[in-house]
Amino acid sequence: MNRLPILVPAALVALAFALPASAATPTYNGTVGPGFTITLAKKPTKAGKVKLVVADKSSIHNFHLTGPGVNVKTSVSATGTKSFTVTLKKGTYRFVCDPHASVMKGSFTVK
Ligand SMILES: [Cu+2]
Repeated sequence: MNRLPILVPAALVALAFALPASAATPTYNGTVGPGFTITLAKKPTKAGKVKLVVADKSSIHNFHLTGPGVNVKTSVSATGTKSFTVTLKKGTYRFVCDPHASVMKGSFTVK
């Protein structure tokens, strides 16, 4: 009977140390619309797992990220926030709005 109160806190401490590992996935915020703009507030530079959170603010635009091992996009007609967890590798990544790719575009390089 005396052991249980010791074991439970130990399990909670173990959990507390385990959680920050997944919470540490870096997050990058992308925005498209409402005008003819597409942006990535901060650009990834290192390989590894990242979370991409896209605010799609227009029903005529989308956010489409492509590059080594990655091809994710929001829907053109849909709006709202969408999250993607992707693993970046060394190379160049490009993001565009598909219907307006010649003017709505950006890129970043992972080293
Ligand atoms: Cu567009």
